[in-house]
Amino acid sequence: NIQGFIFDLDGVLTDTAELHYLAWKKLADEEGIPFNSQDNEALRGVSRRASLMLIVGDRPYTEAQIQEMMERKNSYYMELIQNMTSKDLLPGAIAFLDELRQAGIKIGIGSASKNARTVIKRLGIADKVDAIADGYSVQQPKPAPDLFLYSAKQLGLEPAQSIVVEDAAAGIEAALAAGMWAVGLGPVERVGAAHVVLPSLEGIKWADLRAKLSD
Ligand code: B16
Ligand code: MG
Repeated sequence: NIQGFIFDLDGVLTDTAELHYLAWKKLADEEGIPFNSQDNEALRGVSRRASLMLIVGDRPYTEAQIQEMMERKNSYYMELIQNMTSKDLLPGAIAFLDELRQAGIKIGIGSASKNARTVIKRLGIADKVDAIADGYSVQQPKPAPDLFLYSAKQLGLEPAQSIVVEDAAAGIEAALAAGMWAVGLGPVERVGAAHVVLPSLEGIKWADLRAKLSD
């Protein structure tokens, strides 16, 4: 009996993967580290620090240098998200959020990003969500269940009453570890562990999705 939806942000409601990529790419170029858009796929849904670690590999950076690089990448990313508008919502996102609200279903955001609040504001959907769990909410990043458990608590729901919509393997893993329902958006190779896999939110109706979950 599902009473609430927890949406991942990047890759589900908007496609910031490209902006994260541009920011990481600029940093990697400055550091002389090879990095391309294919490498960027491995960073989907991964926290800022873990992403940087994947990029630098075994290069011997100090903790101070790592901190500085995380801040530098974030300043590039923050510049890029300033230009976002509601046009940057992915197809079907608004229609589905509105349908859920009308059905009386609670809506939370569960994003690993420390910039989630800014992005939500820029997208113009702040008044459509009941609660936001972001990169400041918990210590353990996805695939740990902590962020989604925090989000369900914000909504006043039990895990079994909650459904997570995610585009990243680490996010599906986190949702299942939390004991929640999971909807994966994207290729089966990435999100195949979810209860239901869909190409995107485009054309999705709550009644159809509910029917798929009870199959
Ligand atoms: P920040 P999500 C994730 O957001 C992104 O997918 C990932 O690429 C990013 O590194 C992470 O947030 C941290 O973001 O550097 O802005 O704190 O998919 O969980 O909404
Ligand atoms: Mg994501």
